[in-house]
Amino acid sequence: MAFNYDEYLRTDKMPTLWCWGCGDGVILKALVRAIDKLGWNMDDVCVVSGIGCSGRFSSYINCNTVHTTHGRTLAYATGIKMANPEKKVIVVGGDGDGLAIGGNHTIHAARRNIDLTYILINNFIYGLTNSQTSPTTPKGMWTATMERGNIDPSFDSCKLVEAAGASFVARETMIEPKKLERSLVKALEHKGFSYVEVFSNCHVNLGRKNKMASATANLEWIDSISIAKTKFEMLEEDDKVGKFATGILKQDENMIEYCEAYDKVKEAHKNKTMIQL
Ligand SMILES: Cc1ncc(C[n+]2csc(CCOP(=O)(O)OP(=O)(O)O)c2C)c(N)n1
Repeated sequence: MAFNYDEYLRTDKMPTLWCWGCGDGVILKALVRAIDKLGWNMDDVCVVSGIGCSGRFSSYINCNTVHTTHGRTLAYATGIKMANPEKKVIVVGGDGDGLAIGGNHTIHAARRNIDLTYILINNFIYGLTNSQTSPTTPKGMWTATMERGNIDPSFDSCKLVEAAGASFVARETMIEPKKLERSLVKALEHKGFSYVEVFSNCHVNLGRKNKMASATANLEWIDSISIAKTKFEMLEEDDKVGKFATGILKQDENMIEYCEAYDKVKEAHKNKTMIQL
């Protein structure tokens, strides 16, 4: 039987404002299917999104939602989770939102291991505001702020959050929605900070001046840089340059979660003792 998305989406907001062929819709549907697989009640779920095309997630998904300011999703989400530890808090934002203006919050949410699932939709550009360079824009590509080609080195956000201490790190692409759905289930189940970077297309604002003006051309490029973790690890170091491992890259279930650690602070205050972690 076909999956009934209507139960999970604000159908009165359809059709979406996303461009024709945008990957954001595929990712939204994968998230909804992952939530359905876990059997979660949507009243227990809160989706927090930033400003950007990806920020529209909170408009379309039918649960508790907060559409926050640019780059501040994790600050809002941290407050929501600390005040409501029983809620399932999911954060969605773009590469500009989470790695440029909000990069600092990303590092510290990962470090604290707070129980949030952060879906960072990486389309390698500022989509909503028409093509400014983001921290993941590859060198040499045209952007509206670097019209002769981007000179800023880009970085691997999964390595960043892993180094910051995230207990769950995954990367998927919207080209493989079933695989994405499976990783999202694992991320949502994980107790602690779970980070899922999803490579997606923006053929309109990245592709049109970089020889991939159609969604398929943009996706072919994403496919060419994404390699399943086991195959990636077998590559020579030189061949890894410009390529990204996909799949679950880190999963550690033994790190203490931040709300639980904070409970110990409350307990210690009550007993006038020091915390035992
Ligand atoms: C404080 C602040 N600075 C800048 C902006 C303008 N702005 C809105 S969205 C955006 C970037 C969007 O790119 P990204 O976060 O990658 O999301 P996408 O649109 O690609 O999903 C910017 C710079 C803003 N809304 N607020």
